[in-house]
Amino acid sequence: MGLNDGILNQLAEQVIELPSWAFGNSGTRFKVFATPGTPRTVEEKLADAAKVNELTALAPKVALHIPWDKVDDYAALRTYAEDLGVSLGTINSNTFQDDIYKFGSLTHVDAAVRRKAIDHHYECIEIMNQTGSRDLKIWLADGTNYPGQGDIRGRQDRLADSLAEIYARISPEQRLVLEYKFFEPAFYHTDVPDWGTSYAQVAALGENAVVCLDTGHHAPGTNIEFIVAQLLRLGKLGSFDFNSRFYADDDLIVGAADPFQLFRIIYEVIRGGGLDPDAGVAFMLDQCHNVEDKVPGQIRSVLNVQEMTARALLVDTDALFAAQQAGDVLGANAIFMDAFYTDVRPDLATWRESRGLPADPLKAYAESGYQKTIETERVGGTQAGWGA
Ligand code: LRH
Ligand code: MN
Ligand code: MN
Repeated sequence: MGLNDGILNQLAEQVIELPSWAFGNSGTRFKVFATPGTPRTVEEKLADAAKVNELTALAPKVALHIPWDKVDDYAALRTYAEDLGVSLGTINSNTFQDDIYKFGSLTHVDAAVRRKAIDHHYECIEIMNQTGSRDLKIWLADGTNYPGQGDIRGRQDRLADSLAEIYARISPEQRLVLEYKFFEPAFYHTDVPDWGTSYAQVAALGENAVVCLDTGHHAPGTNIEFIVAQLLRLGKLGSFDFNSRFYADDDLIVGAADPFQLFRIIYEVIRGGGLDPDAGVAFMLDQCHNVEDKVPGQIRSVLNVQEMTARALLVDTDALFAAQQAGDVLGANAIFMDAFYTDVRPDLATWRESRGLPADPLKAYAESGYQKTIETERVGGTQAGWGA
């Protein structure tokens, strides 16, 4: 089994969006370890992201988080990014770090708090107009810690009203993307806990409202590829936040904890037509590199996505469908597993070289001297945002 031209052409079109915050220092509630060379500005985050793209040709887009990536002039930031060979992607709103949002944001009982949260999204849309971004991604920390603390149903109604106000502001080329998460920081109930709630809310808004699936946001044991299949069927899979986890929202390198799960997810993406660039599925990473260097951490991540995409494209779908039709349980499973167990790394290395890229991007990074340069030049790099 080798990577034929048809597969390589599809891989050549793959676009992965890097999160600006992956380049900042992050950690747990116990400790944030400072990594030497961490960016001090948005521009330095963009430079690091551009390095990942230069060595892999996989990551030409960078997602921003507002206000973590607030600047005075977004048009200038856009030009700065484009000069580095990357473009600005998804704009992520943030209503989870201000005191005023202690009891919620878009769901809050107080209209004045909801107004402030809606206005923040208007500001994000204004930024999107200047950066040329398509997607406004909303993740809410809204929820409660104790039974009885809030009126779950009323909060859902207020959420619908708030989202409708935000949706009314986006242009026909833009999308509202609603991310769900089953718990944390709220521990009893979360206002957008699952894909069904996200789907119900975005379906009520209209065509340009879609769901974001963060792979770390489900209860252990959840069949995530099933959700992928269903959302694609419904035309509502807007984006991924890729990462991996052993326990909760660990935000580890995608494909690190469970490469087979990543394979199964990407297989369903392909099955549902989601790999086609016109399908509008954004392949974003949402990760934190707590103990490893960040630029090579991102290189490892995009390579993991590429490798699993290549393996998933290797599934002999004709043979698989025939086996499924025939009720050949073990035969179908074997066809699926054959693709998963194929080591595509040598073929990908050769292909990279044929495109003028390093065969081994991580080795090329280590030899480039970039890490040393940023460690020397950047003193006092900042945290990704939370806890800052
Ligand atoms: C929430 C989340 C969401 C935020 C990001 C920093 O856990 O996944 O996407 O924007 O982390
Ligand atoms: Mn996320
Ligand atoms: Mn998360």
